[in-house]
Amino acid sequence: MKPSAVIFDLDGVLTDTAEFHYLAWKAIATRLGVDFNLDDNEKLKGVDRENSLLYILEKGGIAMEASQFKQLLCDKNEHYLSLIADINPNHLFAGVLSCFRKLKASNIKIGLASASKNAALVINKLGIEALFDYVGDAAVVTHSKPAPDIFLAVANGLKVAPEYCIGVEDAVAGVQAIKSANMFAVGIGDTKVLTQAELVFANMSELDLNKVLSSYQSNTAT
Ligand code: B16
Ligand code: MG
Repeated sequence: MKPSAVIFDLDGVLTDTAEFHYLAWKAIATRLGVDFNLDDNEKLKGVDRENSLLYILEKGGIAMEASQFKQLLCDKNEHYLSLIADINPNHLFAGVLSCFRKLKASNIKIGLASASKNAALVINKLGIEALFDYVGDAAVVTHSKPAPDIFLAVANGLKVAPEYCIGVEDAVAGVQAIKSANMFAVGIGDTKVLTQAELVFANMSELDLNKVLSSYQSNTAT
């Protein structure tokens, strides 16, 4: 069986906006007097804005009014937008364009399944908008990662059944979302962290598409 689509996560897979999310959340946590370290950041990768703030509040044992909660979400996003203001095509990770080229040459569709409501802006700044066959909208899915919703919405938009899709993610919550969507999961990062992924590569330039395709094939051969 040959896959019909590869659906990519954005932050931490195609570009390093994960770092900017981290800095913006760290600033909010510091304001609230909550310790926020790299382990916390790992847990928040792929987690949407509201749930990320809830995690920080829970960690600090903090309760607040809905209006203050909303304000903090706005502040975090404003800070994040200022951090990504200068993003340009040079911020695209090495290996992404060649991978996309190979996928197009093999007639495999390309989708985007980011939890970020800023995803459209980021891919526009990166200059890769036109390369996607379908871009999911995090603002319209009901349940965020680790629920499968965004990956299923993109598969649906691409008109490809989930079992013919491969998902690529850097986050634990994202790999869980791919698996719950009944897709083949490729992790970008650490094998010890992304334990549910079928294959893991350190980064996009290490991603070996032939290996992914043959592993997908043996996985689906019955
Ligand atoms: P926003 P991804 C996720 O994007 C990030 O990993 C996560 O850290 C962030 O909180 C989430 O998007 C929401 O982003 O605040 O811009 O809507 O990794 O799913 O591409
Ligand atoms: Mg990510």
